[in-house]
Amino acid sequence: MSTFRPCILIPTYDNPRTVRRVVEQVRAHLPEVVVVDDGSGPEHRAIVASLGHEGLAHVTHRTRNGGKGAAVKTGFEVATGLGYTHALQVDADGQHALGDIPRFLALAQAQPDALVLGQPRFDDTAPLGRRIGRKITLFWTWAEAGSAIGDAMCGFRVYPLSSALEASRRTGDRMDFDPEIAVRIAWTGAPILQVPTAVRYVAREAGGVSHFKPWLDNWLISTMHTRLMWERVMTTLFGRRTATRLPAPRSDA
Ligand SMILES: Nc1nc2c(ncn2[C@@H]2O[C@H](COP(=O)(O)OP(=O)(O)O)[C@@H](O)[C@H]2O)c(=O)[nH]1
Ligand SMILES: [Mg+2]
Repeated sequence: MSTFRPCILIPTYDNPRTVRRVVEQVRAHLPEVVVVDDGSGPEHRAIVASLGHEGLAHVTHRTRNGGKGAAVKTGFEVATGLGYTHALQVDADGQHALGDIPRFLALAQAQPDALVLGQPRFDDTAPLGRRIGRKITLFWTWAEAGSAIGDAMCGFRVYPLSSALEASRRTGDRMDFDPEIAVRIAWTGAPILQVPTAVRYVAREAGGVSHFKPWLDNWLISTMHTRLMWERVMTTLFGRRTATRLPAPRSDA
């Protein structure tokens, strides 16, 4: 039987009003927490450092901002070095329904080689622009990897670390990371499991900040889909040429 030793992985870039609460709340479910500070400003850096000093999280500071994907990649390396087998990723901005953590972990434990993806259920706090962008990505990831993935944008998910490390060598470093790594892991044939979960956009007055940059991130997401579609076409035409394979059809399709 394969071992299952999960941690919580929290990438954070300037979330000074929410990160401590998120760390305290996730610890109620799993006290093994890895926080990656992605080159934040001095105020947030100090807050994250204090979480480390108080023993609430294993903290790593990146010297400069690299993007959400870069922060998660650093987290994969740190978590693997600490001996964890799985990383449950959540945002530091308080967006995710942390009470759902046990459901994510139970699925990951039952199928340790699976990627467990949150399927967001938005309330009316979700900005229209983000909803539209999400629908476009939904279409592309369906074209790239079939229906097994569902929503590939949600940052609430569990990675098996060995396949995540491997797949992350070929992904972008910013907001293109979440959908791209989901498609690349699906292409290895790993099972993809979906967990419906409520996602809200926390009001600015309550410390909610999104660093999503509409122009840059949507551009990166578009070029990423072009790259993945190209690879898929080449794989279809020339077989194993790109060393990726398409996921097996879903049994419930
Ligand atoms: N946008 C952004 N988020 C980062 C970066 N580095 C780490 N993160 C963290 O990645 C998570 C997702 O980012 P967020 O801005 O909430 O994106 P959104 O949920 O798509 O609006 C948060 O915990 C961020 O603090 C970065 O350079 N840019
Ligand atoms: Mg967020």
